[in-house]
Amino acid sequence: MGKEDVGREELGSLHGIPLYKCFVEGWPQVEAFQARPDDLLIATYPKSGTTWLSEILDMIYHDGDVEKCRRDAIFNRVPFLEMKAPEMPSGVELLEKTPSPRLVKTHLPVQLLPTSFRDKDCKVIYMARNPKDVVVSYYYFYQMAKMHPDPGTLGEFLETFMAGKTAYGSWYEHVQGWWEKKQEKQLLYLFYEDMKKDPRREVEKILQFLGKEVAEATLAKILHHTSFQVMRKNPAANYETMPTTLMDHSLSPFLRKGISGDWKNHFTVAQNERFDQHYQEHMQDGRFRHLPASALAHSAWHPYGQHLHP
Ligand code: PPS
Repeated sequence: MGKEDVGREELGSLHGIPLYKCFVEGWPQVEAFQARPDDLLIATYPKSGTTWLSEILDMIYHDGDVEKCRRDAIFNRVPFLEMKAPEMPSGVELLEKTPSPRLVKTHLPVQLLPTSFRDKDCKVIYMARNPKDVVVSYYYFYQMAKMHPDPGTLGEFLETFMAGKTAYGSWYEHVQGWWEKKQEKQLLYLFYEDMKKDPRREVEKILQFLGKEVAEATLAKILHHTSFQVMRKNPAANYETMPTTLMDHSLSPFLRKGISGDWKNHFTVAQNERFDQHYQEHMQDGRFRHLPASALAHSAWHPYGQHLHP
C-alpha cells in the first residue's frame, strides 16, 4: 500500500448495501434521525448532480443572495445525513444544529430512508443521471476521495459497478426504487441531462414543487451562480475546503467536467457493448417490472436509451 493509499479500506455492508464502514458504525443515529415536516430531502445515487441541486436549492432558499450562499461550504449548508468520518461532526450532528427549514442530502436507497421522513411527509427531490456518466464520474471520485477502496482500472470498476458493489450498491435498484416512491410521496424526480439541457425549465419545476415564486432577476442569478463554470471556482461549492486526507483535488477535482456524455471519452467499444447488454437485461429484469410504463415514457428516460445507442 503506497502512502497515497493511506485511509483506503474495503467497504462494509449496511443491510446488504455496500457502504463505508464508518457510515455503517454511525447507522443507529441515522436510523433514529428525527426529520422535521419542513425538511427537504435531496436524494441521489452518488455522482448524479447532488451538489448542483444542493447549490440551486440553497440559492432558492436564500432568494438568490450569493453572499448568504457563501456563508459556509456546501457540505455544511446541506448536511449529508448518513455521513460519519473521524474528527468531523456527523451528518446527524450537523443537522441537529441546523435551523429550519433544512436541506438534507442523502444517497441512501429508498428502503433505508429513516422512517421519520415518511412520518413527517417531507418533500423529496431525486435526481438521476445516465449511469454511464455516473460510473465515469464515480471512477474519478474513487481516486480522489480516499475513503474508497482502490477502483483498479476503469474496466475493473465497470464490473464492480454493474455487479452493484460500488458504495450504495445497485444503481438500477436505486433509481427505480425512488421512482416507485413517487406513488406515495411528495417527490419531484429530476434528471441531470434535463438540467444540463434546459436549467431554467428545471429550476422552474423545482420552484413550482416548492410552491415558491422568484423574480426574473433572481432566477437569472440562481442560474448563473449554479452554472458549472461559476460553481467550480466557488470554494463554498467545489469541496476544496475538505481536508486533503479525505479528498485530493490534485488527483481529480470534485467538479470535474460537468457534462453529459463524457463516457464516450472513456468506454471502449467492447465495454460499451457489455454495459448496454447489462443495462437492457437489468431494466427488463423481473425485479423492475413494477416500474410504471410512464417512467419509461418520461422524456428524460429516453436520453439513457439514446445515449446508450448514440
Ligand atoms: S456526490 O459526491 O455524490 O455528492 O457528487 P455529485 O454532486 O452527485 O456529482 C458530482 C458530479 O456532478 C457534477 N456537477 C455539475 N455538473 C454540471 N453543472 C454543475 N453546476 C455541476 N456541479 C457538479 C460534477 O462535475 C460531477 O460530475 P463529473 O462528470 O465528474 O464532472
